[in-house]
Amino acid sequence: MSLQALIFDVDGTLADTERDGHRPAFNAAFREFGLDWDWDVPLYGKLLAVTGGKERMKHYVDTFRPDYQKQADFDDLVAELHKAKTRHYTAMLAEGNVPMRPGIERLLREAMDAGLRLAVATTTTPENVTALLEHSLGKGSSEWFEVIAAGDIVPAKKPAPDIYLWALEQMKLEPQACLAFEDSENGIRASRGAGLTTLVTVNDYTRDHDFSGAAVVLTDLGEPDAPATALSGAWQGQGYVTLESLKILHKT
Ligand code: XBP
Ligand code: MG
Repeated sequence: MSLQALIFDVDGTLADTERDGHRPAFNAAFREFGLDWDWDVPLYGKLLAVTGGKERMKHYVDTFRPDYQKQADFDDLVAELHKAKTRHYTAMLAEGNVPMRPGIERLLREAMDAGLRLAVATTTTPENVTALLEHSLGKGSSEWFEVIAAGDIVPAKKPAPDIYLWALEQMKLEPQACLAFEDSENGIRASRGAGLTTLVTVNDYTRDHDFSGAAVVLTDLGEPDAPATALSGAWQGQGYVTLESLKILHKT
């Protein structure tokens, strides 16, 4: 089956959003609500084991704050905290300081020019995705994506395959006609669970994750003047990922 669509994870894949984006936005929300919660860089790495901001906050309290007395309306507090966090995060994105990772814009444009279809499958909140795309990739760029599958649209977040299955269903495509792009173990468990051949680009938080099942693991997508390195898998491309190299990967 020929390659028809590319499906991208967002956080860590399109852009490095976690350490200096989501993390400080959570902390700003905690301060706003008078909580003494503070997520430093190493702690946040551990918390990334749980996807979804609301789920991550609950996991933090359950695992790291046995001293915290939950009130009956704890779920409502988490929902309010998450709204505040989204406000802080999208305000940071609006400043345009979160760039796309190497090769992303180049590959997206090449894929579109060749008539491939594009989609997003992520656990993050939908407005975070549009804010990132519009402010970092350019105005109107969220329209490049035929489907933006995000957040609570499916109840079971990654590593469940549901968000990818939902995107495939919306596009009326078989997984065999697509390639997925991921950066994390939870992400590849989701994409592989949906039957998708997956290309992984690692980042500082995910370098040591288990990526068995990946078609290839690369440092990044690379650019002509800044080559990527293959970390595992049968990569036959040159220093940067092109549509041609993806078609070969998809076939093998
Ligand atoms: C992304 C996430 C999200 C973000 C926070 O994972 O886990 O939870 O960190 O987003 P993936 P929200 O890249 O695998 O999709 O606070 O909006 O949930
Ligand atoms: Mg990710």
